[in-house]
Amino acid sequence: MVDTAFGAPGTIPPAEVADVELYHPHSFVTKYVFSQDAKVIAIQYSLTAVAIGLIALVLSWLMRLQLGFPGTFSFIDPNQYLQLITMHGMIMVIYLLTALFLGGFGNYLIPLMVGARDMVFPYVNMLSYWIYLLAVLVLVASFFVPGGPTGAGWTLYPPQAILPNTPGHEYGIILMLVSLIIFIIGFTMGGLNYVVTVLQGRARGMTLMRLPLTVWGIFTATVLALLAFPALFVGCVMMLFDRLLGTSFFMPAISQLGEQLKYGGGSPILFQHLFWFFGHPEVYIVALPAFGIVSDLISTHARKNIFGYRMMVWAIVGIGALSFIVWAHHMYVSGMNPYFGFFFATTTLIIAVPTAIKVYNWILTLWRGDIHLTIPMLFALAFIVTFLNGGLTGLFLGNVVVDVPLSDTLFVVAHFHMVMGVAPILVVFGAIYHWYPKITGRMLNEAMGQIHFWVTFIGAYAIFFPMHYLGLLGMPRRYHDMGQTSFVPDSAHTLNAFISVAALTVGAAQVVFLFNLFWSVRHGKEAGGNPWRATTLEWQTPQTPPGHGNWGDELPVVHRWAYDYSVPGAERDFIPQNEPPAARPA
Ligand code: HEM
Ligand SMILES: [Cu+2]
Repeated sequence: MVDTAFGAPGTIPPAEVADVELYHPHSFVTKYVFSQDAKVIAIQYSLTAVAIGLIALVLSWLMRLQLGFPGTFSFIDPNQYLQLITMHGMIMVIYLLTALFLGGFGNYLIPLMVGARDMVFPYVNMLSYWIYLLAVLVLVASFFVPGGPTGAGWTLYPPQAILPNTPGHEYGIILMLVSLIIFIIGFTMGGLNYVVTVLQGRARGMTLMRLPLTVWGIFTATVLALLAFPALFVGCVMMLFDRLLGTSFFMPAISQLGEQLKYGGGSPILFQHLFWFFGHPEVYIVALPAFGIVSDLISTHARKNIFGYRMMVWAIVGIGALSFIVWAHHMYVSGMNPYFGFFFATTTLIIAVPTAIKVYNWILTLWRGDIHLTIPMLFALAFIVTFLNGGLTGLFLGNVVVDVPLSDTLFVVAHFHMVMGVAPILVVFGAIYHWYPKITGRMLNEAMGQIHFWVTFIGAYAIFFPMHYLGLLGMPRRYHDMGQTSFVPDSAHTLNAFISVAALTVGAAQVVFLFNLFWSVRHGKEAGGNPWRATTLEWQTPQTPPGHGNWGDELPVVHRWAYDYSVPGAERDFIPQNEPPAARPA
């Protein structure tokens, strides 16, 4: 995998090196607002996602205040509690994490890492962002309409999602469905770009098996999303018809307070299938980019080549494929045939195999590495621990007999927060500390980074670790107030208060991070072009931050894989991907 010469100089056809037709921006508006530069679009996506994510964070504080100190705050009634969990869950999963990993990191990193000048369809890429922004605005609008946002839960299960008596049934649910539909349209425009750019836009010598794992993760996640989102899309359209036009795709015959409603003949379970056919791959849409990024962070900050690169690639692809045949493990309590449940339990447990391979390979990459405990490395290590932890409880929940009693308890909430809340967010942070120098030319402040890391990591465990125990006690999820019951001891209520204090503390640590982000743009240490001494192409750009078109006059030519760290006999402990092989003695 090392040192393979690729073509002699001068053999590259001129068309490949000539300045390609890029739309060069001429005014402030075309440069920073309606920009077609993937890097600007990436920053637009990221800032929007973080802004809406902060709203979801504030919502979680409100929920935690209510749960930790029931009866103390009068501003959250049971209906509002349901609205809060719904908006919090949906925003975190779709509008923050999906948008940030694919629209944010995908846009910034794919063209740079594969050695392209930009995405292949820059105009469509630009539209993708503006449609995403529209989806966010429609979602936010639901806070201001009569009846407020929907309280259907982030799973939006019919029939209750659209029935009177569910909070937000007036306009909230309509806006939620419309917003998701818009989001999916916008995402598809971006997603096609990411896929085609990886397949068609790679620089000379950048074979698929030389792509950094970050690109593999984002690429595979995008393919997953392009296949999974359509199920959610049709589900949303059909439910919108049920709500607005009186169709009954998902609505059985229902009588309410003795009165027969106009619905009949539909299948609520059909919606569950559509939702989870999307919903489970969604976990990996968030996890696969995280897997890829963590691999690169570990390799760079431990100065070691990634262990088992090909195995890592196939594990990513394999996990992606398997993620489409496990969806019904979310539906064990829907009254399904036990054989059906057995099938899905089996496929679910099989996913543990490629996942475990990845974890072993990360550990073997670290093994005897020259580990630098930089902030990105700390976050990457924290991710591995947290993901392992969340994955283990997933093995429990994947089994029908264990899941049935635990379903709809806080055990499930603890599990999925570990695995798809905390773990990917840790990677987001690690990635920001890692690539910020390329994006701004300056390092993030280290001391603030340390505070941010330790409070976030320990705090996240303080929040979600004890929550498993509350779930085992039988505390239900989506409950506004547990009240006094015989199966919940007093100490558990104290624990609940402790969790809330931890949640507020973790929230406060994010203020330090935000401050650091803005402060370091001006006052951070100058980074230079390649502060981590990394091999991948984005660190080899002629300018930092990279200019429009990324590469100046000449596209890079790739000679090696992305992991030539500490190569024996090399003069430096890293060899960039575009460095030609050393001349061998004749
Ligand atoms: C410190 C950060 C966070 C805190 C304190 C927090 C807190 C909460 C709370 C209290 C609930 C409601 C539990 C219930 O009564 O059922 C909840 C639900 C949820 N959270 Fe978080 N959360 C955090 C971060 C995240 C992140 C990063 C994600 C991204 C995946 C996420 C996704 C969800 C989802 C999907 C639900 C389920 C909503 C539903 O039941 O419909 N949360 N969270
Ligand atoms: Cu699942």
